[in-house]
Amino acid sequence: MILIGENLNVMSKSVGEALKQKDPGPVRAMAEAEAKAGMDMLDINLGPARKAGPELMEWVIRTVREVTDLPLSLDTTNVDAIEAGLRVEKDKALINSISARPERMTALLPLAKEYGAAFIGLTLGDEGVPRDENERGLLAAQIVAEAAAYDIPEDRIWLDPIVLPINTQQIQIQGCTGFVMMLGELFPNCKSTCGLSNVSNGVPTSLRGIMNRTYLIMLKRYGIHSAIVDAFDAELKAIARNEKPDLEALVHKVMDGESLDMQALSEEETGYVKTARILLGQSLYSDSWLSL
Ligand code: THG
Repeated sequence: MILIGENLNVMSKSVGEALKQKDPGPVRAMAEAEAKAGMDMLDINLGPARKAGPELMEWVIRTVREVTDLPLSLDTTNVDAIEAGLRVEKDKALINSISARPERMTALLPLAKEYGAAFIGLTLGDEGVPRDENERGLLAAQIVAEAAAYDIPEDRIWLDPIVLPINTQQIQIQGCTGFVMMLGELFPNCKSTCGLSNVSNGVPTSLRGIMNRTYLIMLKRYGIHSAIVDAFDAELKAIARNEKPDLEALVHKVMDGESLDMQALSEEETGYVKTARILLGQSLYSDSWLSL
């Protein structure tokens, strides 16, 4: 599985301020730390980057390139900033992202074609966030069809279900999981990804990790190709690298509805079981789900 580090982003305190000041130190340090943590790619998340977006993108890429050769995912809603990044990185870059909204596809698909770059196809349309796996499938089909009109090969499309925070609409998690489950059949030539940490946005900080990791195990079982993740969660990386087979087997049992002898489980294992039940919609989310 391809792991894309999420940590170079405007929302982060150290990086956000450095981006504003064009201070290369913290940007270099973050990119280097993510590379050292074993990421396969780095997401460069500049947010809307309304002011001088292209210039900022060029500066960040130049700065990151002083410390790592890892491929980059260019994450901003500013189309000109994406193009500035593509001019530097060409087909090595991943465009993050192109939604199914017509004006986004019209603006960005020609760039993907011209530079030969892969792109993340975000299942978001004019009606906003999809409600279930079927609406996600429909939006993905629109993206795949439109890309075909530009002669973009399907293996350059990384479909993204848009993972939503568990604490707002718990049921949406099943829509994302279901979508990833369907991908192999619907779009066997496309790749897939997701913003994994979205699932735990707003969850108590100390509990975000286990939520992210449990969801990764579930999506991994359905063959997700990549994920945008917290680069510094070593346990999460171990799961992605197949180094936690026992933990995966345990979560799979919960997914399959097998009965478990809870008394025989360690505290850590119990945490994964409870979290899987939340993500599967079998128990109701609350901030204290692990101690219930
Ligand atoms: N799909 C695609 N791209 C994406 C997302 C997605 N890019 C953005 C986001 N979602 C994935 N990246 C992040 C980055 C940070 C966090 C979550 C997802 C995050 N940060 C902490 C916070 O905001 O509380 C900490 C910030 C900090 O470092 O201080 O949760 O879904 N294609």
